Amino acid sequence: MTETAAPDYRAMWTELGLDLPNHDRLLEAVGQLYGDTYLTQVNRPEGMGYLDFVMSEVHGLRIKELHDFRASGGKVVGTYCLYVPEEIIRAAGAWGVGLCAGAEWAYDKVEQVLPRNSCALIKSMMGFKLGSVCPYLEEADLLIGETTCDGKKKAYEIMGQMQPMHVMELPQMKREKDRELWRSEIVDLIGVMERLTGNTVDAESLKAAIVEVNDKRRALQRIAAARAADPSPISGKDALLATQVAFYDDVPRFTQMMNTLADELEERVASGTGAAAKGAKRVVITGTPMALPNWKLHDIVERAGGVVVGEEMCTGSRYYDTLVSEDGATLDEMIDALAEKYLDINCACFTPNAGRIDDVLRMAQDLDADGVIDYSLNFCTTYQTEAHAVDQAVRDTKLPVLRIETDYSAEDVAQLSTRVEAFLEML
Ligand code: BJ8
Repeated sequence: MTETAAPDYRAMWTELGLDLPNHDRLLEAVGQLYGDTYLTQVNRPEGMGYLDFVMSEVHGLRIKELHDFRASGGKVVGTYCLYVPEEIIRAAGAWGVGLCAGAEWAYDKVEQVLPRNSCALIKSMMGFKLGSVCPYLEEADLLIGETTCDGKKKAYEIMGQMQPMHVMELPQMKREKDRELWRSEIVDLIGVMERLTGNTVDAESLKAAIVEVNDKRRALQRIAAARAADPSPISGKDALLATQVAFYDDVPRFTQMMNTLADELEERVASGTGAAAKGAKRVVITGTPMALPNWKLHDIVERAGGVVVGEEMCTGSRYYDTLVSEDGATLDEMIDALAEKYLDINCACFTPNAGRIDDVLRMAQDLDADGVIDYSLNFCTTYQTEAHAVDQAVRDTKLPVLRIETDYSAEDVAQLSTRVEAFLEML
């Protein structure tokens, strides 16, 4: 992307069937929120300029790229969960975009088809469809869902009436027979992608995709590692944004830009340059994912003088912490490696899910956290219930925990700010 072009995208949005007046309102609201949340920060790394630009063109240039790709015969696939292997999508020559939505939209329409007490993420996913405001969703030739939580899998049945949908069956335990089932689902997905694109997934294309996506994860790992320094060279908000954008940006370009950002962060660590003050209270957040443009909790923590140094969540360490083994030589070996890596993600939909607790404790220690915030969206039964075990394990290590249950509205910001300020004071 270059910073010169500012074309009018309205013809493209119209072609996609977007509701233009509502879409204008959404873009205006997100632009305002971004300005207030991000552009008011001081001591930001220069490398964040790339993500500022990406956000300024979030429904513009990137959509144009997807649009042109499809016009030349390419296929775009939308996903909603970390368990869907993006390597398979890329190996088939398609482009994947992560679609989970992080803003309240068209809830009046949503509540006609979903229970009012669905979590904000599911309501947002449905609202973006029913409100016709998400160009990524409308560019998708296929959606790939998964049987994670009950709310999502039932919502996919409704989404599937509006757009082509393939659902992967994700087991909820990690026994040998579950691993076999999951592997067979990945094999099925290869077939689905081959039929969609007309391309064959072979050892060569899959290997290239595995390395490409691993490279993206390696770049994010470098950014995450730099956050162990005090002062942290990057705010939690900026680091969160990097992971959020990782789900939809062009993979090689994003990797290159994030490596440039990581280079800068490593220089800042060497020179003691911080985005936050040295000695600022350091917080690890664990819980449900924070999809774009959900920056609410990070903003609250950092406005209160703390700094978020890590996220044990799908828009955080669960996305980039582990890589797919690159040792496989045959297609079968690579499928084994993919099945293993993806089933090792620790979502609260699984039972038992002790690996998540291990990850939270390890991150808190490695990142020298002063406290942990356990964050769940309202009505997310799995994460809200698992909070008990997570919080207990963290307290056993003598680290304080603050449990927060919220949604995407701004209504509770003042109340949450008071609680977070008190928590930071007590650390
Ligand atoms: S791997 S966390 S992205 S399922 S918040 S919709 S769990 S009721 S988002 Fe998730 Fe995949 Fe798991 Fe990650 Fe349901 Fe909870 Fe809502 Fe959730």
